[in-house]
Amino acid sequence: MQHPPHPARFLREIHLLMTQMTRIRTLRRAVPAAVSTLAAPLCCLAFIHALCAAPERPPNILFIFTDDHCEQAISAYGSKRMQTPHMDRIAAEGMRFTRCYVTNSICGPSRACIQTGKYSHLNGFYRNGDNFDGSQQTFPKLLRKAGYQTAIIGKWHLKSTPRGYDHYDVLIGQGPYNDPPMLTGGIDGKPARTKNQGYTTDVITDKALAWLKDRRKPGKPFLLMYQHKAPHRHWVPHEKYQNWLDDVDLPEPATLWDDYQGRTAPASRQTMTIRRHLGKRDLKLDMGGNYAEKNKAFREALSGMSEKEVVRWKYQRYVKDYLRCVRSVDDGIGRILEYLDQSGLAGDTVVVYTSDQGWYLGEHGWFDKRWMYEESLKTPLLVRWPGVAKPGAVNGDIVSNVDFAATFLDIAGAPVPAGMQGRSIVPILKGRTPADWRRSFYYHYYEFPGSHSVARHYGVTTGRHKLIHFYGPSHIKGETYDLWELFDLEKDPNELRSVYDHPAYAKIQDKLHKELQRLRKELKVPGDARKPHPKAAKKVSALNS
Ligand SMILES: [Ca+2]
Repeated sequence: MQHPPHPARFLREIHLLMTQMTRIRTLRRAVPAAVSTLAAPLCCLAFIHALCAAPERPPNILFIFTDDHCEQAISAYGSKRMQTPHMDRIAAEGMRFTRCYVTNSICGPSRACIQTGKYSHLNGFYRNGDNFDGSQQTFPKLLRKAGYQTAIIGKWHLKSTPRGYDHYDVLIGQGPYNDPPMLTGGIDGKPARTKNQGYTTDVITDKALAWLKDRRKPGKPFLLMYQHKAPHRHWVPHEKYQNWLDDVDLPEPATLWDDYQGRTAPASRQTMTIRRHLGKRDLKLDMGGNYAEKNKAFREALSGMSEKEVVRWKYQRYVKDYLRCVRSVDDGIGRILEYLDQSGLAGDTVVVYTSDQGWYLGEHGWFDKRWMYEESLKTPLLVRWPGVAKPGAVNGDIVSNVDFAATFLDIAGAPVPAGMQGRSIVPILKGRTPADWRRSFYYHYYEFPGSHSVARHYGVTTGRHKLIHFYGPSHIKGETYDLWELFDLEKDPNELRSVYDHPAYAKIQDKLHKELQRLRKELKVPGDARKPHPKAAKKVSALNS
């Protein structure tokens, strides 16, 4: 695959040419003048010929990945709650996607989907706690085979040891917000456990920078997966930001006071509300230091506060801590982008910013993810590719985390295996969306019973209409769900009123049912997908015993 030459590459080639000339001058001093007079131009010509004949080297890939970071907390997406200047820079210098959907909105399954380019039912990782089968085909393994130096630094969260990486340095499980122990290793040998001091977001950034500076092999293109824990629960900010935003009253989302009417039962039976389900640890009510005075003031005022005022206080505390964690991530991205500039790597490096899924920052009164509703179905996606993606471009095509593997292989000029279910977004980055690009998307969530009690569901969205089916065990012992919701995202963007079985939507409903069946067949969703996953089945039987 050919890419236009970039100024940074041109400068590097000039630098190489100058180095060659220096070598020739040295040579001239060592050999008789008559020979060197001939040698110099011949060497030059040979070098220039070799340069012209050499195949274009594919670009480096810097994959910046966060955990639970939603569009509502990125100013490039119009956040009214915070500024993210460095993420915005990637958007301004590249393409911003407004419809990047995830296949299964939860941490581990999203990572497994990205590794394999396959949905959960084919990569075997359905829910957090599953163990990723690292023997299967993954895109880092294929990139390595294609000549890339591969590294992952930060949160891995797939339980099994990372495979396909020349270097890995990863958090153990979720990892803490401070002083994280980590596992480090490479292609061969057993991982070593290391102790690390500092704020985890900074530790990960420091390690990513150190890898770029000291371990990167200049002779090879690289894949660096720079993956943060933040802003995952329990949202512990860096000490220096713990009082930032104290003097601000954050705006509340329109659906903070959602009463869950207009939808089927699961929406009201979850356990992820700001009102009832945030604990002391989430709200930092057990923290001293910068929180001591603030907590004291809250406790003193509590007896005089209405229930609504308490919810408002929780909302402000929770969202501010989340945003404070994002601020450190944005700082880290700034440092990495600056290094790419200084080192001359920027022109030859595709920078991708995304998260494992979206998140509720108080929308529907919630925190957490999991649902096929918009805030958690979507994930941010920003791609800077100098000379290829038009700066400041905004794209509304339906793309997905299932497309990332194929995209990275395409960027590398490597073949995309037929078994991958995603598709390369490289044509879209070039501003040429293929005529047969997908116009609908399949989603499937499995983790019930599980954290936050979100019922199992699957569905289809076209970006305009969305059909959801809740199935499997109910929240009520011995009962099962078989419930449908249909949303008109243009008329009801907040998804407050299902129009399923509404006569005005009969045709659309019928069309979506057919499309859902078509996608399930195309994506090879097993006919028994309605049966619980073995692990879930065990928990279900425990719940019902
Ligand atoms: Ca996550």
